Amino acid sequence: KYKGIIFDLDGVITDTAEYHYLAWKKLADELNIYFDRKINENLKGVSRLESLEIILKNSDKVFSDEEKHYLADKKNDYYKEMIKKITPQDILPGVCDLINNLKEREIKIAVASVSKNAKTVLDNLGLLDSFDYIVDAEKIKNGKPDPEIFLNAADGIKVEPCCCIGIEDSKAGIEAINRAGMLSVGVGNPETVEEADIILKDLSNPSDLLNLI
Ligand code: B16
Ligand code: MG
Repeated sequence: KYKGIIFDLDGVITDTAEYHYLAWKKLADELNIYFDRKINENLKGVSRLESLEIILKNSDKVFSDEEKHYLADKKNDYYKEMIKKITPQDILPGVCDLINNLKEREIKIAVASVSKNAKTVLDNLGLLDSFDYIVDAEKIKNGKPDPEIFLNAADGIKVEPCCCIGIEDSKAGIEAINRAGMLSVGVGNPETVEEADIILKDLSNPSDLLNLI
């Protein structure tokens, strides 16, 4: 039934969700703004500037657009420094097995990430040429939870959305997959992905997913 699988990147293929958190935490600490992992759950899958807006809600100060761009760039500098260290060893357990199994079965695979750093991360993981199609921030107008990014990915692999499975670790991402009319698989924090059709702890057991196909 399913002919295409669309993977989110941060938090699904590799644990860059942790680096995003650490980079935002560093910025928030410098600004003396309260920020914790619970608030961070709402940032997953959300664009850089929208993430900053969520963090600034805990500050009484008013920031100009110029200051906001400066802060977002600063966070990105911290993040870029952290992702320099990424190697193929940082691919999360089960992901390579899953990719190889899907290829053997001639299932098309895509990445749908709103991150402007997605290609760098995939390159450092050694996965840049492993996918049939990659959608990142450059190709889309609306971020998650808008379904655009997943619909663009389905189009890119030439599979009807109803024949696609989307895998996400974020609330916004699961909503985007559901609105795209695909089967949604949530990994990671079960509360964050509670709207998913299927919830898995992680992808360490590829047959969890292969059994759905
Ligand atoms: P950047 P995904 C998302 O990537 C992250 O989940 C989110 O935390 C981040 O703010 C967003 O990318 C933008 O990333 O600042 O690198 O452009 O989960 O869609 O792969
Ligand atoms: Mg993610």
